[in-house]
Amino acid sequence: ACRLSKALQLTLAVIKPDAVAHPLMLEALHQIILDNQFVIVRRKDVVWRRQESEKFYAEHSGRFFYQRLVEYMSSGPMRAYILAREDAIGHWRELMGPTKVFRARYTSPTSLRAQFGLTDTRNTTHGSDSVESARREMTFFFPDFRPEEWMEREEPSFRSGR
Ligand code: RTP
Ligand code: MG
Repeated sequence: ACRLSKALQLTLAVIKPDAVAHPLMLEALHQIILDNQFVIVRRKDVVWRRQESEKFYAEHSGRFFYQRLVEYMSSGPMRAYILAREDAIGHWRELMGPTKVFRARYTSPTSLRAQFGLTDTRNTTHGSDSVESARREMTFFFPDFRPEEWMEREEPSFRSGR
């Protein structure tokens, strides 16, 4: 009965260009995903053009860091994942730690951003922050992916303990 209260969720996780550029960092992050009971549903290496970067981060378009964020996210290969697990959105964000690397180092020293982040912008990873943004972001990276169809197929076996 306890199992029924734990909802299976999907999230979009991205290993950003600074971490993909460093093979050991990339491998460590991939292993951390596996060690934390995430199921890798989809995985893709991508390089964004500036236009895709601008579109993905349109909500930040007025912010002082927008230009450098857009440039950074289109500066080299990234790795995107669709991840599934119980409370995937919250769990991945907790693993990432706070946005700002220097805050992360004080408040969550074992978080990904604390361990691997370079600056407040070059902060290693991205994770969707809600069910709605997860849906939008999964479709942005994986246009053919149908979250509802996947859930309908996979949730029953998750509930029964696989
Ligand atoms: P994300 O969206 O990437 O998961 O991160 P978040 O919610 O924790 O942070 P958000 O405020 O949405 O910012 C999006 C990304 O913009 C870059 N950023 N740079 N002060 C800065 O230089 C600054 N602030 C934000 C980061 O790459 C952040 O993840
Ligand atoms: Mg955000």
